[in-house]
Amino acid sequence: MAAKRTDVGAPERAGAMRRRDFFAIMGAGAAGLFARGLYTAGGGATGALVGAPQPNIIVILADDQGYADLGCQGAKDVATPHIDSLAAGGVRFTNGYVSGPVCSPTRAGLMTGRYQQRFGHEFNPGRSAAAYETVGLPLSQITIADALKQAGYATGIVGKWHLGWAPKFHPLRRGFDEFFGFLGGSHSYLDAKADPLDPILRGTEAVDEKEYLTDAFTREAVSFISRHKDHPFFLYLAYNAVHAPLQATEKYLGRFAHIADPKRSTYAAMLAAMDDGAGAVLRRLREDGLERDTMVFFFSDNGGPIGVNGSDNSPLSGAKGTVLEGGIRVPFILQWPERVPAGKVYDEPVISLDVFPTAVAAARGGVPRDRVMDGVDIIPYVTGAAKGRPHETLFWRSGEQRAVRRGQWKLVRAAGAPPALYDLSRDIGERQDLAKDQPQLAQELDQALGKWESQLAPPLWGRPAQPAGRRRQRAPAASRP
Ligand SMILES: [Ca+2]
Repeated sequence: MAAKRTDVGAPERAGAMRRRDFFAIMGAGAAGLFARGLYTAGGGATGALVGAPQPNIIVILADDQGYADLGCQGAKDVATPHIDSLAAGGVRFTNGYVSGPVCSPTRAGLMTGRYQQRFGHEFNPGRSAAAYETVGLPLSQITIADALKQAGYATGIVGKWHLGWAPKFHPLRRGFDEFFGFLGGSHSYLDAKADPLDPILRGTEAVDEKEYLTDAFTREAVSFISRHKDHPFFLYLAYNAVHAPLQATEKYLGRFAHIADPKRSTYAAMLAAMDDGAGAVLRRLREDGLERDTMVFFFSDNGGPIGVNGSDNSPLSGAKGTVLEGGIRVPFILQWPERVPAGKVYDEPVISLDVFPTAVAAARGGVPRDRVMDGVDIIPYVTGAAKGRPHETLFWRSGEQRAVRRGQWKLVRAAGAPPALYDLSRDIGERQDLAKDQPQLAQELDQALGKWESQLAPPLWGRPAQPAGRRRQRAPAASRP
């Protein structure tokens, strides 16, 4: 760790310190919406150490990856040594959740630290040009990039945005200094020009990318780290791997000739490209002397759409698009050698909403105080400094599907079906409905769910129509074996 990265008194930090002082002194109304929503208490109560350097923060987000699809999650036919190394060097969460079962809502929750249904971001945006102006992460929302930028961080996103098409929703308007990627929900990996309506952008300019897209995103992520190594940075590396279309290059396909199922072998190749990407990022951190003081999160934005891309959610039920565990419980890892013990396995539930407050506490930045924040700083729980669990209750809603988890118990409400109650400690596959055996518990959880729903906004837009012929994910009741 270079001394110049130390926060207090370092010339490089002067700008950020002045901004923090500004918020502390001026308080409410100081500088528009963002300032009005901030407190500046120097981070979370126990999450950050006074005088410690501000860590770099990297979020590597996979897309549509199955719960079982990492070596450290038990995969036998795919090897992911680099992502596994994050678990070996940090903490692997066995009950790591995302706040939605599909791409865009989850990203809205990640960016804001709030259940995205609180502000109507319940469904994926469609592709209708007529909706461009009204469909996107609402401008009323403060993003993690806004907050870290205010804390003095350089902020960059590489990869998939999927939070709005209109210029006002562009990442460069949402707290990011740099953007390389695409605005939509999926993209060809082999042909940058495959979708002229969704080009690969550097900033706001379309570029003619020649590399395999996953490799291109890795190249850009490594470049971002190199260019910002002398200053705290936040890098959101949102691979679209391993989302469809199933496309890989010979370099990666050659490693998986032993997998007979062509869908699974291509998926494995795409996953290997992403894993090599994680490896390149970690190597860059090591070579620049940044590894100890960089938080690296890795998780998937939702569970695997098992029939679509060859992913594997076992032993969970359900898939992407459902609020069964296979839709919302994902591979979830955090490495931060400076603060988090290596090789730890943490079993209490955490959720993607926790990334914002955890990162901002570590950065000793401010979090919005004029609105409900649903995520919490998980570092004290992981280190044992805080007792109990980060969340007593977690909730999900995607249209007619709803779920609530409290401790080992989970209640699932599917359209047209009575609520089902599962004991996840004994039945991780959600196969045995105990609602009739535990009617009082089922009622309590149902009431908690109703109370949470009473705080939510109506969806700002509807569920986009599926293209003709595209397989829809099954609803929970139909997806059980
Ligand atoms: Ca996804």
